[in-house]
Amino acid sequence: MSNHLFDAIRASAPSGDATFIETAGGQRLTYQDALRLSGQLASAIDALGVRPGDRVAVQVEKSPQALMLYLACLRCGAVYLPLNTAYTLAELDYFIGDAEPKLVVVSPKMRADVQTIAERYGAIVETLDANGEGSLTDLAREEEADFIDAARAPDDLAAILYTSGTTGRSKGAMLTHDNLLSNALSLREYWRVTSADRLIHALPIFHTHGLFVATNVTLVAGASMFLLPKFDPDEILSLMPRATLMMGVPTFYVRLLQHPGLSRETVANMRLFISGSAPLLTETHVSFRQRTGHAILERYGMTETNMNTSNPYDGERRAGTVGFPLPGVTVRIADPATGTPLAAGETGMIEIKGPNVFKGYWRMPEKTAAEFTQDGYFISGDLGKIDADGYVHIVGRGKDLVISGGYNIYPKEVENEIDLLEGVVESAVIGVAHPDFGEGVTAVVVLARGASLDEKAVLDALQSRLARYKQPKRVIFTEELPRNTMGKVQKNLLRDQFKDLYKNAS
Ligand code: MCA
Ligand code: AMP
Repeated sequence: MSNHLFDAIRASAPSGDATFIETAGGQRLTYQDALRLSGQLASAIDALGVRPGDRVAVQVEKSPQALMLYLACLRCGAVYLPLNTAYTLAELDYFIGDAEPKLVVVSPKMRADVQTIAERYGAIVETLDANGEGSLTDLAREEEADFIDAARAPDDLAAILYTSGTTGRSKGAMLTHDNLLSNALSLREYWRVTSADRLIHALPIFHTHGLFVATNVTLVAGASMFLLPKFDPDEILSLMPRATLMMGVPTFYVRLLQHPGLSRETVANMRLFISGSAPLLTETHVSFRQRTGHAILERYGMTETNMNTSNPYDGERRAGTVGFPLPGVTVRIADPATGTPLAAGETGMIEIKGPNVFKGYWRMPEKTAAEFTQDGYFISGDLGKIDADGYVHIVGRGKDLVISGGYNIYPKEVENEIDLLEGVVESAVIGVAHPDFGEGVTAVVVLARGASLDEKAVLDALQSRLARYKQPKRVIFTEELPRNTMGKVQKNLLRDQFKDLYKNAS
């Protein structure tokens, strides 16, 4: 019996004393430790009654043990459901209700509150803290390490990752064992990752970038990583002489460039810098190259598709482009209105097909059907073109989405919350150019006559409703929102009107 993804991870695990994870606190885990610890955790989860196909929802701080939990879920055949640590209880309630996990793992301080929610949906709650301690670890310590991995076929689910929906309701993207494995193997080859690589891992581990791109690629290469709790430029620069690889969102590179310690000498041991999750400004690419001699390799992905395209390892890494479709992935550009494929150089909807593309949205067959073409391409919602040399350019978004520091915010979700406030007639949430986060979430609000809400009152009201990164950086009041003849709010006019709002922010 085979377990499609975990068998490949196990087969790539170096024997002996080879390191998988090093932490800033000096903790070191070898691959053999990882097999043992994930085996014990898998036994503990199994003993709690989690069966193949059951969801395990996880909202915990980043730690080596959190990654062991991910591996343990793969081994049990459970469906791993990572949740942003910034999510509020109101948001957690929705995810737990929608995914109906068998087990929810949270930090000990959240246990009581989450227990109340979980009980309503019949889920068990266990804990894991930032130091890897908690009730789940206690259970695992009692277990044997030689767990017999559950059989999992390529098409079986490995994970569900929620992406916010354009109507405000989050959708769970169902990712299979082969979606994850095929992409990890492809990226390993494309970026030439080997067991000699040491990755600086400063991304969160509840999204595709930090969990699948960074962790799965490291695992299938038998490489090692410095697992850092968060992005800290001082710490990253001090690790660079011992590292070879870094993956980050554009904000990482913007902040590194602001640090006087970034120089050719500091990066002398580095082999490759990769960027994704949001557009990397050409200015950032050029400045980084001038300062370090390294051309950042930009790639393009989505939660639903894993990675689609990448700039080349050997060829020209062209600023402002996301490179070529990965082997096995087909990318085409279609007319957004009619779906007719367009010729090279023309701008339209980016559509994607390949083993990387997800199985659909959890319990949303209509939404799934609506986002695929008849011939099986996923409609990305990103607008782009493919130039004469084959490089893919992302030129805009067909979907109403803001990307701030690599996190996606769906304006509708924020607007819904603002519109509920007494005194608000309507609101429009837009992304405005921001020097640090790329885009800053900005709310433009129309008040009822006589209403006395101010910016602080709106922001205070959103505190417990929305994760911090979704909350507007600014709230602006206006008499009315600009509309076209169809009555649709013209967000492009608002974006233009407020384009300099964050010019001097950092
Ligand atoms: C933190 N804050 C943010 C963000 N992060 N606000 C807007 N956008 C953000 N991304 C808030 C904090 O709560 C804080 O609020 C204030 O901003 C300043 O916090 P700061 O200390 O500067 O933030 P940080 O802790 O340094 O975090 C910034 C960050 C982080 C390092 C850019 O957001 C991050 O690691 N982003 C990576 C996200 C990611 O992994 N995305 C991949 C998704 P206050 O002070 O007011 O309380 S996967 C994906 O997109 C696809 C598949 C792909 O292609 O990869
Ligand atoms: P997510 O929903 O978090 O998976 O975010 C996916 C979205 O991030 C894509 O649809 C793009 O809009 C955006 N994205 C990811 N990588 C890039 C990139 N390199 N350049 C521009 N946009 C990107």
